[in-house]
Amino acid sequence: MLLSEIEKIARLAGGLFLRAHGDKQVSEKSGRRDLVTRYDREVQRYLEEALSALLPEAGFLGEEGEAHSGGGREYCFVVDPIDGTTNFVKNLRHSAVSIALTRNGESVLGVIYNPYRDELFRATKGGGAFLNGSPIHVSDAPPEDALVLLGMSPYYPELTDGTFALARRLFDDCLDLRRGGSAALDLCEIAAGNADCYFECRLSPWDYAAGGLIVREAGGFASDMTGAPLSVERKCSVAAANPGCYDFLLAAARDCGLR
Ligand code: LIP
Repeated sequence: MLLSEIEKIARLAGGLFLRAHGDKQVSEKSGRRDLVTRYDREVQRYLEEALSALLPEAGFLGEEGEAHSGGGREYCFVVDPIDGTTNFVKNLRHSAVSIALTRNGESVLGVIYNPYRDELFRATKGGGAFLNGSPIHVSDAPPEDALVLLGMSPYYPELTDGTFALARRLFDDCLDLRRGGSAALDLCEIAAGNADCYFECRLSPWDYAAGGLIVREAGGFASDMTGAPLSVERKCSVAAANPGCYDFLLAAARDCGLR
């Protein structure tokens, strides 16, 4: 019941920015590439109100508000109201709502909704991963046949050289690269077996808390670049892949001096 209610909330939240019109009121946060719009804030306000009403004992951590309400509670919602904000600003129609529920810092439920395609990805810990209710599973592509998705960590210029070094290594060794602009949707494509590896040198917990669980429940691996679990307490790197590519991806990141 909780999952179905969260799915309804995700769909409604996606509809809020799908129907965006007028001035998006774009502003900068940490820098010229770290954008936020009035819709990011509006969707997050809705999500905090709706999710807190559903599970009042849970804390709430959202991208658009440094306040971490309910820190130290057993359960916490970790939310990105619009993952792929720059895509939204440019009307590239490739963004998603990402909602994770964590228990003692571990994701136990993840819902990611792409309103442009009406695609809802979900997973519960130990319950498998699904797209619009149908089971999904990672691919079995080997590294030489791998389609690699990547993020540029554009908020962290100190990571640019490392990102391009790893991208070049993977372009040489794998099939090809793609940069979509939404970490959450990239992780969903890995889970669905439509791509085979994903990396980004630094992300925030709201970018990957739901997508990492969906990848793992789809039979893949999602960790930081050292192989350690993804943290909901701090930013970290992200490496996600099918079982045949995971060790290869971690080794390539290590060779490029990334962690
Ligand atoms: C974005 C991620 C993307 C990353 C961007 C940003 P946002 O999330 O989905 O992969 O490269 O730097 O973190 O900020 O649009 O929610």
